[in-house]
Amino acid sequence: MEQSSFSHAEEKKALPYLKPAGFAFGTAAKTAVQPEENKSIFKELSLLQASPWREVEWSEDRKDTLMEYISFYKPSCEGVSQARVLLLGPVGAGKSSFISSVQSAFSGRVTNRAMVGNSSASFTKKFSPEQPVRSETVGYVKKPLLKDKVHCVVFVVDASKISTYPKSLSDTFQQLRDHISDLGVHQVALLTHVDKICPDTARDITQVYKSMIVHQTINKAGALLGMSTSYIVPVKNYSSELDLNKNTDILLLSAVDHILQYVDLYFQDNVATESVSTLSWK
Ligand SMILES: Nc1nc2c(ncn2[C@@H]2O[C@H](COP(=O)(O)OP(=O)(O)OP(=O)(O)O)[C@@H](O)[C@H]2O)c(=O)[nH]1
Ligand SMILES: [Mg+2]
Repeated sequence: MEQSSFSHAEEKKALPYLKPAGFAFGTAAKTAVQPEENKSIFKELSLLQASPWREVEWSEDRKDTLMEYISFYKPSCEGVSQARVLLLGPVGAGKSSFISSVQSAFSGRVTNRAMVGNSSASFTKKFSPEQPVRSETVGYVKKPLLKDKVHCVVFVVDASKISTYPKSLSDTFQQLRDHISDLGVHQVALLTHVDKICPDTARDITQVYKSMIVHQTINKAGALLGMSTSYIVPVKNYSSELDLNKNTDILLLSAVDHILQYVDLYFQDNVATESVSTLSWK
C-alpha cells in the first residue's frame, strides 16, 4: 500500500490549532465537574447503545476467514496481480500505523515496519509537496496499465482531531475527491484513534459499534470528507501495545475487507468498460 500526507501551506498555517480533542463526551463533557464526579455521570448516561449499529462477528472463526480471504485475494482482472491502494490523510492520522498494524495481524506479533512517527511534521517522506512527482521523476510511468494504477483511495482521519481539523482540510478533501472521482476510482475512509475518544472502546474494541461517541464522530468524519458514512470504518491501530488482540485484528482486517470490496468495484467497472469498448469497436 502507498501513502501520502497533506502538508500544504494552508494546513501548516493551521497546524498550531490542531490539538487532540481528548475525551470529548457530548453533554457530559460540557458540564464542569470533577473527574470522579464525571466518571459517575458517564456511568449513568451509558454512552453505549444496547445494540450495535453495525454487526461484527468477534470470533476466532471470523478472524481466520478474513485472513484467508485477504491472503488469497486476487484481482479479477487479467494482467493485474495486486490491488494497489493509496492511503491519503493529514500528518499523524495513522496511515503508516494502519499498514504496520495489518502486517502485525498477519505476522502474529506487533511490528513497526511502516515507520510510524510521532511528530507534527510528516514522518513518511515518500511524498513531499516540495518535490512533487513529475514526468522526469524516477519510476514515473507515462502510460500506466491497469496494474500500475491506483485501484482505490483510502482517506485516513484521526477521530480525536475531527473537531479541530481546519476548515481548509474539508476543501482539500473535496478537491481531491472530485479529482479522484473523475478518474473513476472509488474512495473509502478509515477513522483511526477510536480508542482515544471512547474509553469503553479503548478497554474493549468490540464495543466500537455500540459507542455513541464513535457513531457521532463517524458522522462528523462524513461531513468533513463529504462522504456517506457507509464508506467510513473505524479502526484502532496498534500503537503502544506489545501484544496482538484478536478483536483489534478483526476490526483491522474488516477494514481491509471493506477496502477490497471497492477495489473489486473498480476492477468490475474497468472490465465492463473494456468489454463495452470492444463491442463498439466490433
Ligand atoms: N491510540 C492510537 N494511536 C494511534 C492510532 N493510529 C496511530 N496512532 C499513533 O499516532 C501517531 C502517528 O501515526 P502514524 O502512523 O505515524 O501517522 P501517519 O499518518 O503515517 O503520519 P505521517 O507519515 O507523518 O503523515 C503514532 O504515534 C501512532 O502510534 C490509533 O488508532 N490509536
Ligand atoms: Mg506515515
